[in-house]
Amino acid sequence: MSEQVKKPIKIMETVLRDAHQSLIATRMPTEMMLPIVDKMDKVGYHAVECWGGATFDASLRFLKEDPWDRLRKLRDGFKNTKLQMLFRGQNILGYRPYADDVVDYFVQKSVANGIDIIRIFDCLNDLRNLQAAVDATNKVKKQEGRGHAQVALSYTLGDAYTMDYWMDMAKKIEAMGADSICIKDMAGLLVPYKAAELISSMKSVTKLPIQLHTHYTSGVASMTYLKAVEAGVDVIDCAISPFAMGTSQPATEVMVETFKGTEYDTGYDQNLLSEIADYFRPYRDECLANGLLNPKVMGVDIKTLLYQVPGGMLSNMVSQLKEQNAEDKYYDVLKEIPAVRKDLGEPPLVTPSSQIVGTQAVFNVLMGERYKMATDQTKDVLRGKYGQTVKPMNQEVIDKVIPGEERITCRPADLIENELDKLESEMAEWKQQDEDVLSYALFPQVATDFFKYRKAQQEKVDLSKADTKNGAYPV
Ligand SMILES: [Mn+2]
Repeated sequence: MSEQVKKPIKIMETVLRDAHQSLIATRMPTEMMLPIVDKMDKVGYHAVECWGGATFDASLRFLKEDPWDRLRKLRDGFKNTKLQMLFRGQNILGYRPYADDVVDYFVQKSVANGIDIIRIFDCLNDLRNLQAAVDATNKVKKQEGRGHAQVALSYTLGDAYTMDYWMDMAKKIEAMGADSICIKDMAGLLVPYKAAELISSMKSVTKLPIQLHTHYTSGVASMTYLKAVEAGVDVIDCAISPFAMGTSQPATEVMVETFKGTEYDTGYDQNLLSEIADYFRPYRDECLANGLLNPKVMGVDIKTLLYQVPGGMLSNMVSQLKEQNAEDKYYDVLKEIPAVRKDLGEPPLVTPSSQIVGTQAVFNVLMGERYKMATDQTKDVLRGKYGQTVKPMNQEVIDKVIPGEERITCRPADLIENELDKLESEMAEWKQQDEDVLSYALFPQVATDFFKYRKAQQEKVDLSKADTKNGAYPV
């Protein structure tokens, strides 16, 4: 009998980012996170994901918290565990492409405030949109000795997305200087046996570690992880059980138990995980009671697999049709979505391409003529402003929607001039820390509102400073 070679599977815990983003609209406040950090830090996770576009936005907009402050507090607490964030390539954590100087500065400040691993993705899988962030991470790594650039491929199905495509992408990611690869399956489209094939194929062409990220939406996620682990995947993304399943990730404890006693044994302490779950369970109950957690998102949404359309995109479409009193057109639009996607070069359907394709499909059906009206975003995709698609776009559609216009073929950010100085001057009156300019760059209105709120709070606190009688001091 040959001795078993141990290859412990690593787990990234998502409860502080994707899990609550997927289940409770990213509303978990920092004060809910901090008391459990000590215990989480003892598990031995590969990393804890704690930051990203939606967490940043929701912190400022709804929770009235400084996301940078959250990051620093988590960094203080997590003494042994790497912290990970999600980064939208040239769009950073926002919704438009930024100049390279902003991308560079954001990466620098993220690492300086506590991030170790930056997961960078692009909705078209146009690697040119990821290069600036990868370079910035590598630069910080050289300077600080900390920082890891992970390039994430948005997983999707379609004619263009063959095994050769994924293998070719893996080689290119290695060549561009990334430290690892993630397969980011936003909608839960990756089924178990396909996952095994995908991981083995990619592993055959790259030495980079591969991490798999999926959602339970379509009901196959834990089986997909099992097959991916057997095929040699290095890291899987899981959520502690009270915030697992449904539109979130498979449960951490379940995956740990699955691999116990095998060559993939994580070695994590189930009692410790159980204490962490005990901590989050009452909060889950609270979220169910106040409606923040809708039991609807906890089930299996098989439409995701049938139509290969992310769940969030379908619900957007339904509400757009309702507004127009055209719910009877549901199946027409459902048929139109893949057609529009083909016209636009068959991109993955992930923010923002999912919204662009979905809205255009609704227009095409309701107007009774395809592309009689095109949204500005559709025009920009056709102009090449989002980058290059895997397949060529439909020339007839280009001629109809943007007749005679010149199209961009270079990296879109090459056309954006450095803008950090301009942003600094716009928000100078609010600046209390270097990072404020970055909050402002991403969400100008929301950040300004937050700065006003922060100032008002500070003035209130300053008043209490004088209140020595009641012993109230700012802390
Ligand atoms: Mn996700």
